[in-house]
Amino acid sequence: MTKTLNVAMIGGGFMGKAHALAYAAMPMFFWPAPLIPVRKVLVDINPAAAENGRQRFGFEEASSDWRAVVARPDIDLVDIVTPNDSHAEIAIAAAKAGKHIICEKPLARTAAESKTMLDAVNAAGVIHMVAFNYRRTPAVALAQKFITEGRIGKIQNFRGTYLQDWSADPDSPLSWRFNKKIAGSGAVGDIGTHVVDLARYLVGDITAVNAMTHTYVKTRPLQSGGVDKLGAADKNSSGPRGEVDVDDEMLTMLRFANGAVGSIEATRNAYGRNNFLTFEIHGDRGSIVFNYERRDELQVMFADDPADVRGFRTIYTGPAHPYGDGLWPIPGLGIGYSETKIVECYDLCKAIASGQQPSPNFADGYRIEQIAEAILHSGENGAWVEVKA
Ligand code: SOE
Repeated sequence: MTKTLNVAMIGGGFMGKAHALAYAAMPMFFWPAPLIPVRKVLVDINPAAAENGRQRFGFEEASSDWRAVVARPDIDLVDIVTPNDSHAEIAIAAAKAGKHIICEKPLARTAAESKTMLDAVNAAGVIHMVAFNYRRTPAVALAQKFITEGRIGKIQNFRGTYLQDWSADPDSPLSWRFNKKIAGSGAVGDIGTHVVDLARYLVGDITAVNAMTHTYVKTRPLQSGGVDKLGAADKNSSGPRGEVDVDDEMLTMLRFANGAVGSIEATRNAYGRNNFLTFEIHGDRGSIVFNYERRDELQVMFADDPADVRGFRTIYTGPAHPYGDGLWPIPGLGIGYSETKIVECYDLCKAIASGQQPSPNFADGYRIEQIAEAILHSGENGAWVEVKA
């Protein structure tokens, strides 16, 4: 009999949906499953929302008291899918109660806050993961495999973007993502950190940055209720407005520890771009290109191909590729956002079953926050900023 893993999920919004779906679906894809997640308790500070989430996401119980739930002896894993300002408090309490933890990204609002979380999980000896899910896209894992095997040689350049347009309209609501006290930062923390995670996964650690940051939209209409609207659908140009005190545009140069150079651009105001998370990597023996909006595909160019066929080829990921034995049996059937979360859940359950820390874990989450903070500092003063170890 496969062992079970009792999950308490704190928060029940968009990310709660993605995580709940992964708990249910993971054993259907990856069998035998390392552990079978049991959706035990759904927590939301609003009791009605907790009960709603319980029914919708298939949890056994609902609660509005995360402190009591985190302390329960029957809970094995605490899943934090709340806004950024509560990550640290919940994670530290969960670690003290000896629970394994998965926390949504970014790990916290600042590097210092992330460090308190890392210290807590280290002291408790629990398994911890930060949910940078895009490296779980099979095409991204395939890119990493090619790079590790030396198929494109020594990496010289990483060029990454994360462009969305859900906040391009200045009359789209003032979600918590525009509030520094809750979010920590804007495009840098929300989406730029995803690219930093990919850059570290594919190329290696980043040691210095030189950035520009900007806030174009300085006020937005207040939204009723705390629900994250993520877009212009509820736009309201006539109501009262509140201040945006985070960046909405970031562009940075990067220096990697291994000598490679690179750049990242991130904005949620790029009209026409939906989830345009891309990278282009050049090595001294070839290149790799990925675009999440076409996530079944990886484009590769190997410089040692015969001259008459040299050029980019498109690989559709399938059974021959990372996670292919669990996902769909024919390339091109379609990888989606859910699949990245299902794979993430699989890797987390493997880590808990084996006692080996997964990656990215809280140490990576802390390092990414150090890099994000360096980007924000450089954005303020325009100088190169070293990211200290
Ligand atoms: C909003 O920009 C957002 O929901 C991010 O917070 C997620 O991390 C990203 O995956 C999708 O867009």
